[in-house]
Amino acid sequence: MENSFDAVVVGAGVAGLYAVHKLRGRGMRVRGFDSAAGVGGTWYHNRYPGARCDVESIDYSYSFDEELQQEWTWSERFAEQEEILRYLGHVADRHDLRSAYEFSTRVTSAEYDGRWTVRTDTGRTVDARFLVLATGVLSATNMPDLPGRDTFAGELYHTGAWPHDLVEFAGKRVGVIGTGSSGIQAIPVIAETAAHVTVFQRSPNYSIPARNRPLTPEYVAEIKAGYPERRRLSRVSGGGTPNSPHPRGALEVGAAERTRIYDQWWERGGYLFAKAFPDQMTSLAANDTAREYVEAKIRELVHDPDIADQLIPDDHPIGTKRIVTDSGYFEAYNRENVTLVNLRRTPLTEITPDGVRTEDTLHQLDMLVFATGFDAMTGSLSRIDIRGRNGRTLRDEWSAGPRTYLGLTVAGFPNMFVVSGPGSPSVLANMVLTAEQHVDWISSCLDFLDDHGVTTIEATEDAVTAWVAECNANAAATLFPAANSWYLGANIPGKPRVFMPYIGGLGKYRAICDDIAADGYRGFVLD
Ligand code: N01
Repeated sequence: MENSFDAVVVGAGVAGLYAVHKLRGRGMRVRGFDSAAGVGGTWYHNRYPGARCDVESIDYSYSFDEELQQEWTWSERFAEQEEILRYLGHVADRHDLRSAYEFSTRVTSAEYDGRWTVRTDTGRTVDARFLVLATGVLSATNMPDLPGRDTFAGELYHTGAWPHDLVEFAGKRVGVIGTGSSGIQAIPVIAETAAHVTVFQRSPNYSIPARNRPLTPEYVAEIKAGYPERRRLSRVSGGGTPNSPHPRGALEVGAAERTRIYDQWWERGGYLFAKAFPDQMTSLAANDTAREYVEAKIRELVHDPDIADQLIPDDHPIGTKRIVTDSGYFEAYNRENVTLVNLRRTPLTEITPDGVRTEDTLHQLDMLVFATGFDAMTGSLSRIDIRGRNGRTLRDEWSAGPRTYLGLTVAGFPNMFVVSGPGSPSVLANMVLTAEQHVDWISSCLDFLDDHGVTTIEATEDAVTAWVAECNANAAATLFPAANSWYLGANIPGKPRVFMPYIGGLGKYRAICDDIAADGYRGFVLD
């Protein structure tokens, strides 16, 4: 088997697949690895009931292949996991990407010594000039170490590592721990067939109905005809979709106009509600108007006023944690077979073979679903032993928080690129278009190296320090740091509290990256 490559790509999700395609297109010999048995990344693992994307399918899709975007037809406004996985499989087949990969193979270490030596849990050792880490930002599951967890005698699942076999809920008492996007999507679907669902909520979340619907042939035809302009607008936008807020601030318009706009975004559905007004995420007073509007809606949806109270967040401005896009979440609490357990009132004390014990009760369960999220942005990288120049480990370099230049590169780690890494817009924008931007930039960078006879590229410490400062300053100018979110690593005990994504928006970020390239890769040492 061949052991020497031009590039190793870790990950076969949206970003890794495109990286393999693009680098092969440059004539490079590329080897990909993924721990999963097939392509899909996030969409391979997150097959829990109700899993669907919160970015519209027509936008959450590759733009690099005009024929592909014309020939593929999405069935729904917000595609289900199964359809997205089928789409990624289709892309992989269309561009023969599977042949680059070794699947069911986890990369355990990568070490730089002039070239990158990559080792896997299957005993493979390969080397390559370049290492591309497309390991995903929400892929390392967070399984809280709750007392007695491993004693539970029933079925136990994590939404982010859902089994491929059918999970049956009928007749079962199901407990769900966690009310982020995953839990909020799964709960109403599980409740449809389970005997009973007990939701263990530590922090409530804001959620807006998806208003999902099938796409009509007329609408699809209109979108396909207008794709070039739609993609152009998306690329220069903040969030990677062609949506823009009201031209004036929430407090610059009168109360009637404000309500009219919120009504529009509420009816439109989904997390974009956070972008109704341009100052919603920077001014607490503006944010309060959005928060109050949504709180009133939650009270309308939930029949029991005490339950409604408990479902309304009181610890963060709306939008500073990603607003969930749901289908029937709040209404699920009107069902006889759904119970809310407020862990702030009655903390969880232990898991027993029979269920979950809180301070006042043992909740008897047949199944326990952990919807407890991810060690986001850095978790999938820190689980690999990555060593750069002079044995420097990425884990040590990032012990006080991730430090990158543009989210793409790290000082001390030559010829290593991270796709959608901390310090990039990634999770705050449309992940497909951000991955395309990163990979295109990397590919142009490699062209430049070849054209100029350069062997290695490495970010300088100064460039990293300046970029980290810029990311922090951008975040500090918003309300985002006010929430204990996974953006800040606040969901993982002991993780340094650093706002990880670049919050300046995809369009601005793209311009910065292009400017740095046009300036001969300012902030890099080229050797
Ligand atoms: O994870 P989360 P997620 N005891 O971290 C609770 C994307 N996504 O998988 O807030 C009790 O948001 C935790 O409570 P608290 C999307 O970007 C997108 O749901 O820490 N509870 C919280 O309620 C999203 O933001 C889509 O107090 C514990 C929950 O578990 C991101 O992925 C769908 C606990 C975790 O929520 C992550 O979403 C799904 C403990 N020890 C995901 N530990 C769509 O596209 C944690 N929790 C729609």
